[in-house]
Amino acid sequence: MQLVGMLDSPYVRRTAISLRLLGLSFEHRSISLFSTFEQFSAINPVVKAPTLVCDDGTVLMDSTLIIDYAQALSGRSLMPAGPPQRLRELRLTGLALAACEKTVQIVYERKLRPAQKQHQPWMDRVRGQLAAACVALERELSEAPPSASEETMTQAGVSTAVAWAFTQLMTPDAVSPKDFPALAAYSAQAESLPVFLGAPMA
Ligand SMILES: N[C@@H](CCC(=O)N[C@@H](CS)C(=O)NCC(=O)O)C(=O)O
Repeated sequence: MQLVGMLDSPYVRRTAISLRLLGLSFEHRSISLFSTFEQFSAINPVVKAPTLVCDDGTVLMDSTLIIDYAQALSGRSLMPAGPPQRLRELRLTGLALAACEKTVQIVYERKLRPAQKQHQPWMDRVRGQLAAACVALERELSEAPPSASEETMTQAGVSTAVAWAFTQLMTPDAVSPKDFPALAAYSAQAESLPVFLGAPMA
């Protein structure tokens, strides 16, 4: 199967890392949504990253759905099964995905919209939402950080570390590591793992 999309997308990156943690082999095609739009749209006319081209030719999109399929394929799961553990896992993953989404919105607003058409109230709202997601993640991680070992890492850990690294690459002005020490420390630990080093963001 082929994973299509660049690793500077947090969604592509969490998918690549998850596939590797699940022990699945795949070809990574680092195709840009923007500079190679035509090439991407020939694979998936919806032009969403990540896209997974399955071995039977089926084209999947959305990182969470791709990871769901990958888990079925591997017979393993990156989510704990017990309800209290699953609840916390879903909360952390949701916060991390919200942080990714808000960062992407800031990037698109800055890079794709002409400066004179940028709408400051919208930017303020999105920045506030990003900060709120990071505050909540920081509180959760201060209480109990997820595993930072490849053997026991779960989706909450993968998504949290990927989200933090993405905010630091794309919008360092919006969230500072000094305000989020637990997030920064957890991310640094995760980023030193071979599975993260094997999926570099830039
Ligand atoms: N919920 C989706 C979000 C994926 C997403 O928005 N990816 C961005 C790249 S970071 C994208 O495809 N952007 C192009 C577009 O939305 O037109 C997921 O988890 O995969």
